[in-house]
Amino acid sequence: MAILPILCYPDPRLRVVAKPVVHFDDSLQATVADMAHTMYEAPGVGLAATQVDIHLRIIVMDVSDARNELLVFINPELLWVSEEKKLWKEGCLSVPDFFDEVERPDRVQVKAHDQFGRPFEVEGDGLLAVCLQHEMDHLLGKVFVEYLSPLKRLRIKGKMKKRERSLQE
Ligand code: GNR
Ligand code: NI
Repeated sequence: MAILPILCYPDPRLRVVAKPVVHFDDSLQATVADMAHTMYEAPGVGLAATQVDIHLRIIVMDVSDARNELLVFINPELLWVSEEKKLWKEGCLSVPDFFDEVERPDRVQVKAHDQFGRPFEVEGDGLLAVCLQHEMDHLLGKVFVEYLSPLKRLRIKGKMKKRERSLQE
């Protein structure tokens, strides 16, 4: 198992649209294991393959307090979202040390396959719903800061450049 390097905003590779997984083979199992390891190590609540420069529709997530309930979503599809929306303070492993509020549908229903190709559905709200939408955006090449104002995004880009410089020293 490896810890995979996480791309940081505004890396253009975060804008790549992921392709569906076709083969549920050993290579997929290895990628899922590495992604889970990387997410727990970070630590993060979820991780999309795009963030580790793998452009396939793969998400790992764990919204449990004990961090022992790994969820794997392969080729996820949004079946339904609630009309009701909620604000949530989001963060992202690809935008370290930055948090801001994003409005999204409160409840979602998602269909996906597990890592062995078995189909399943989940419906939920709260962190599960926020995180699922946040991760599915990553697979479409979208980072949560794109919901914020252009001015805020400019400030974040500035902070990220400064951070990159300080890490190089
Ligand atoms: O670890 C994470 N926490 C989080 C908190 C609020 C809303 C979304 C998230 S996802 C984030 C991990 C990450 O960047 N996933 O793409
Ligand atoms: Ni993220």
